[in-house]
Amino acid sequence: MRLFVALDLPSRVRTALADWADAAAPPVVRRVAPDNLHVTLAFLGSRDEDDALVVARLLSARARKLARLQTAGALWLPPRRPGVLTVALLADDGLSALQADLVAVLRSAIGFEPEARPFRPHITVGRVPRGTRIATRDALRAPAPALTFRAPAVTLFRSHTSAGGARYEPLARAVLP
Ligand code: 2AM
Repeated sequence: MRLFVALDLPSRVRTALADWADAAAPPVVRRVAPDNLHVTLAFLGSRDEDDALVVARLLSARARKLARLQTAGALWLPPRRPGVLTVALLADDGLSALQADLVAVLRSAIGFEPEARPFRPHITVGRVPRGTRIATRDALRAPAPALTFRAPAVTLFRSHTSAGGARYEPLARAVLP
């Protein structure tokens, strides 16, 4: 099972970001469906069912109150040869602490190996097809919307990928206080 833990977004935020991507991104960029928009906190990769159960059980104890989060503009990643179009989130100590806490707990619970690079919170809104090069300067037709919101929950997702795109199945959800 391909698993990841992500911060959920309010539906008005998902709609606004999907609408912006539709209007602003080059047509070649494949849009992420509004229902699939999230902030990845930990990508667990391929895991067995036992690991999924362990993570599902530990999630609710990790929930903590976050301040309002804010979007911080469009961000192509990686910047020099983009594979995805994202909208960045403004750095937030509470969100970084939540992510670091999750990583620490996942490490001891299921031997999760976190990425070495620092956590850079973002929402992926589009994917660049393999072999396509985007000239990012001038590529966007409108600036990303400035949005402020409260994240409702943290969710363990199972990712089902197919030729038609990805489907994310929520396995466990911890509502944030
Ligand atoms: P992204 O938001 O940075 O694109 C589900 O596939 C989520 O897990 C994606 O949204 C993606 O985060 C993240 N993800 C997928 N494959 C990954 C990988 N190999 N390494 C790190 N994160 C990955």
